[in-house]
Amino acid sequence: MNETPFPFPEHFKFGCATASYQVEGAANEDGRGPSIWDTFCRQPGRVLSDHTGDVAVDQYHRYAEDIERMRWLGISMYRFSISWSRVLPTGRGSVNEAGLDYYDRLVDALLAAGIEPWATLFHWDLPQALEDDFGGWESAETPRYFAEYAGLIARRLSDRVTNFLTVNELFCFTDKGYAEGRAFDAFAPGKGLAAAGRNQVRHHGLLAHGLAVRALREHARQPLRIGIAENPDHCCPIMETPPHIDAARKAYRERNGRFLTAIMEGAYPESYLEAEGADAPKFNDEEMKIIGSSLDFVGLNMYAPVLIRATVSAPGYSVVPFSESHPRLTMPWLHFGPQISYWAPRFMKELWGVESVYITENGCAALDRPNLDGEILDTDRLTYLRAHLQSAQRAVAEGWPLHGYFAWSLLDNFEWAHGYERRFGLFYVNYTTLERTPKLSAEYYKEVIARRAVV
Ligand code: PNW
Repeated sequence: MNETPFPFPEHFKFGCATASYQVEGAANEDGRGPSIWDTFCRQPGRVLSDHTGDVAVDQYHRYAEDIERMRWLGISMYRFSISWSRVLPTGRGSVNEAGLDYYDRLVDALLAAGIEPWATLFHWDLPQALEDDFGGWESAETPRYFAEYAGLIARRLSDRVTNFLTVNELFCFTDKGYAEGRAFDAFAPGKGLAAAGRNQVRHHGLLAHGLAVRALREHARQPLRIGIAENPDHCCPIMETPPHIDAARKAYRERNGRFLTAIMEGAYPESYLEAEGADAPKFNDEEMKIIGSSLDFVGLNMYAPVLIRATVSAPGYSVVPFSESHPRLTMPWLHFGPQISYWAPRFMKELWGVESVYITENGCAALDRPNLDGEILDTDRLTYLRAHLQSAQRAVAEGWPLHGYFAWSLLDNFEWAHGYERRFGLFYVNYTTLERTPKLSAEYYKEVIARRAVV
């Protein structure tokens, strides 16, 4: 019997991902300015148990030992994010050299370990000063300051970092930050804008992405590979027959009109503008051109599916709601549907001719209780990861343009409005001692990487 029936080709790379506010800690050290998440965490009832990222998993001080863990896993890419307010405490103006020094140290240590740094410029920790002075993403000033920040990072790091991601998950920092009322579903800054305001916030998020692409290229010290980490609605066919596949492809384009489709086409699709009507965003042609700036790769965060079936009536598709006992991980939105890791790369190519796709996040929430021997036997996460890796392998085997996979996350960390309760790590973190322990899923991922196959 062939022991490795699902091999990955040599060009396919494996990594892990994290984000600054979720792992760094050191919130008040070395001149870091506050972000909207520092403020949000201090508003009682916003975050489960009023947890904060003040200490998080202290990667700011423990990055060297965490890089040892990356080496043990065998990953060749580490995706981290830069805290905007650590390098520009008020989001603009004077630079905090000590903050930049941290990212120098991190990048140098990764390179010394043979691990490619993949830097995300914005993973939701907006400098509080931009929120106070301009209303944050409500203002067109914020995308402009974001571009200045992107240029600064390119000048400082692009001699050593060649892979950059502009923003992480537009929906989460626009809709969930500025237009979501429900407790533990709302993200910072926790505003409740109506549709018109929300749509303008979305537009400013898109504009920030496009302006940053241009600023990174303009200030780069060598050719860069620039992309985004987006979480579109991952529409996939309820069954793999031609009518349902066609319906899912159409749904993928139209249901992502507010973000991904606008980026890929440099225009909002008619279906989006029509649906929003008088609340549609205000924009001009030049802005749409910027938003549509060409990318070197598309990064997709993979979690839950949107199940689509074909319909006779317009628009030709509908969403199949999840049945009550549809398998789900320990998060209200995290329904099981690993086939998206096949369909999303395929639709990227079929819809927009994309030649390079990375799964920039894929992971599983669980409570992860150590057993009496101190082991964390996370069969849920292992099963979830295996299923997604199988779909990814299928995509590669059929020739769809998928080039790499990042597990979310290297280690347990601050899970936003869910605080530290919900865990996503391959390494378990004891939040009293900050000790890290590999879970069974870490051993699993290590084997996948060593054998370059789904095991
Ligand atoms: C992503 N949803 O967030 C983020 O990029 C990570 O920072 C985060 O820790 C991880 O996934 C796990 O949550 C999401 O509501 C947050 O569908 C919410 C949703 C999806 C992704």
